[in-house]
Amino acid sequence: MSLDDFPYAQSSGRFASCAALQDQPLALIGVPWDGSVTNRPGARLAPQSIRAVSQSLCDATHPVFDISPLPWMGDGGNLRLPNATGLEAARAAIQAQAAPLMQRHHCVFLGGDHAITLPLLRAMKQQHGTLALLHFDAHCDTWEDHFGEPSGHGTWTREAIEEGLVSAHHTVQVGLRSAAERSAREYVRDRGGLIYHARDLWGCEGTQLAPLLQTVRERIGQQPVYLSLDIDCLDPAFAPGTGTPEPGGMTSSQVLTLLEEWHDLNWVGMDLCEVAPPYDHAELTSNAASAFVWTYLCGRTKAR
Ligand SMILES: [Mn+2]
Repeated sequence: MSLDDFPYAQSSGRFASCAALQDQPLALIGVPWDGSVTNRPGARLAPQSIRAVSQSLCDATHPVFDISPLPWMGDGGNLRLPNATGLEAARAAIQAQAAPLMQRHHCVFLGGDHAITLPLLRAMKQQHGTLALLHFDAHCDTWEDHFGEPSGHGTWTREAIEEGLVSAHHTVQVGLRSAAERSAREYVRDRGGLIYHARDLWGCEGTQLAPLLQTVRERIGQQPVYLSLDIDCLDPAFAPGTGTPEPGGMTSSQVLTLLEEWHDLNWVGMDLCEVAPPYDHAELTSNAASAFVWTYLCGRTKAR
């Protein structure tokens, strides 16, 4: 039995009626790996689920940008990953396959659990140098270890800073609210970065987000910036289908506002992680993920 026999590994379907990846500038790539989840597994099933719901959600022009990315994007299917092996082998395979794709395309990666981001950033560093990072998440992902393991889906932000893949001063975290020891929870701020905890954002919609929008814009400027969006930044009411849900999270409209307003930053790529379809209801979580990815792609198209 080969890897191709498993449905999650197959590249069934494509995103939003887009063509297969050839030489289009924008590429969508699935990374179906969830061997590092803390609580509920299932994120390996996310790429096919996000693609499936996108078919009806993203098939015309964007309501703000009045543009469609479809002529400029291709779906490259899923990376081929050794799900039967451990984290390091999976990360090596992700980096090796992602690096040449990044050289030819502006890539959006559909995780997978959040452990996939570290090898993506390693490949990004080789191409762009040290990056700015915009990180949406309920969790700080700056823990010192992963329940006794040296690395996991909750350590990558710390590792990316320690490895010099991203600049701590140009790292911005939005939506944090999970329990964690203070040293982990405030790791990024203690090193000069910015943290907007979910509590800072409660009740803030529309123009009330202006100070945050401006502060982050001034901080990141025109630095090459990578977007890593954990769907659990959203409240479980908006995104129940995720491995480690945390009550008290962001609204869909908050995230959409930030993505739309920051569309003209100097983005170099994006990932969207931790959608776990087995715990989803009415495809709410995959729908939100699909809309966020589409918004990013429309923004890149507009900025071109
Ligand atoms: Mn998270």
